[in-house]
Amino acid sequence: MGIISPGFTGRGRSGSDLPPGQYLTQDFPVLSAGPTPHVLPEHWEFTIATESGEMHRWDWAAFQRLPAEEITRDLHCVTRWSKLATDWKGVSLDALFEDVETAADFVMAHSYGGYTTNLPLEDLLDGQAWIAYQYDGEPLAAEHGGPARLLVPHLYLWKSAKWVRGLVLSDTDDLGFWETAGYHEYGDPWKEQRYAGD
Ligand SMILES: Nc1nc2c(c(=O)[nH]1)N[C@H]1C(S)=C(S)[C@@H](COP(=O)(O)O)O[C@H]1N2
Ligand SMILES: [Mo]
Repeated sequence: MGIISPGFTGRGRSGSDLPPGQYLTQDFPVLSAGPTPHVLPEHWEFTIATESGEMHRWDWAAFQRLPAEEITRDLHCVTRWSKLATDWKGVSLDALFEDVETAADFVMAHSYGGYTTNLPLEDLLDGQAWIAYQYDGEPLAAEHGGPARLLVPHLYLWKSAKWVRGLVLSDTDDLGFWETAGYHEYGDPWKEQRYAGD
């Protein structure tokens, strides 16, 4: 048995906690609700649409000119695997929102391929979320959301939309793909918010 066994919820040697009901995995499972879209960087764009319809747009070149951060975070999937200390490189949502004027409280993330997931805007700001394009020092593989994915590691991983293509700001908290199917609208792994009503 390892130092950290399934069900262990104390403080691990890495300084990371394992949320309740999660087990550790060393590999990196792929969970996709449909086929993997293959988006070439030269065809990729990322947009932020405000609640008043104002569009902010970055193509791959403009996105690459934004300041990038290297981050190490734990991942927690609602199917109960957790992977600790994963290494990413990406642009923080703080940088992308710098010139965005909004009073909206909610965001719907949209992906190439049609996936959606909803989040409160405040969960994307203050160093909590990135558009990540490298994993473990390599360009992000298509199966894990490349060329770029949303990364919101403090929430269950279904909130980290792979192949993200844009965010739409809204005054109302609408439900995304898994949230419509009965998963929790917020998804805090520490509170085990797996399903609506948890
Ligand atoms: N576009 C898109 N993003 C997605 C998904 C998906 O099916 N489509 N699955 C989500 C779920 S349920 C999880 S657990 C993670 C899985 O990311 P991984 O395949 O890189 O492990 O992506 C999330 N983001
Ligand atoms: Mo998941």
